[in-house]
Amino acid sequence: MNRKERRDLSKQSSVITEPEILIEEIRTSKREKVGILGGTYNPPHMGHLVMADQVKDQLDLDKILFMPTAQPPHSSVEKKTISSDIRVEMLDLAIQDNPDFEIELYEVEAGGKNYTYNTMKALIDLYPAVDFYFIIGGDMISDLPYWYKIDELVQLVQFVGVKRPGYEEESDYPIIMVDTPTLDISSSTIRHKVEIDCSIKYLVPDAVREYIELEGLYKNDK
Ligand code: DND
Repeated sequence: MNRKERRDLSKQSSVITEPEILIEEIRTSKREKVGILGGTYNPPHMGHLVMADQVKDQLDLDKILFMPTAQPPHSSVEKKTISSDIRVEMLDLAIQDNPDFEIELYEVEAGGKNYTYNTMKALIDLYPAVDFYFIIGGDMISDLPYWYKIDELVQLVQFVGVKRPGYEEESDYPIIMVDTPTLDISSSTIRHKVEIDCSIKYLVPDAVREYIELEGLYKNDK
């Protein structure tokens, strides 16, 4: 081996090739558990708030989204409802003191008739890291077979049922039943009471009652 060859060899041996290190990143992000309480909210009342709070607590959800409809899917001409702006304003007042309650405006902004299947498909696309729990009252449980694409919808969300006086809670669909105190309050009873000048104190949050009185809602066809 001559001097040049020795130099070349020593050069080669001094080149250190770094081993290729493959670092695999493992993400362990926690999925959020969000309850959705869809409704017309004409007006929102204590029954809605109690069921939302009980479900959130008992199923250990991260938060509850109250989702007002633009136009309920199975509404008829007889079931008149007031503008979504007013219903959203009342909802805002109803949940203002609870940081775990928020409003989801997806359906109101989409407008028209909202089918829950379409809405939930869109929300799952928007929030892929969220597991949704769709909360319904006893009256809605027996109505589920008539919902649009219900067999597909039960694959998208976990339904959560809450007892409501006067309704059966039997269903062939997978529903988690949550035991909550039952309150025999409905939006239609409240509208009727306002119309006949009967008190709605303790049936709706005070701020909602004051708003109804101030705006003269549910009186003289308003
Ligand atoms: P409502 O108009 O009945 O809501 O609508 C409930 C939800 O079901 C909305 O998101 C609709 O879009 C959806 N839906 C209905 C029918 C068909 C389809 C979808 C479809 O896609 O085909 P309300 O404002 O009257 O009430 C809101 C929720 O609160 C309801 O689940 C109701 O059962 C429940 N609730 C009570 N539960 C227990 N005790 C009480 C209650 N008062 C209301 N006192």
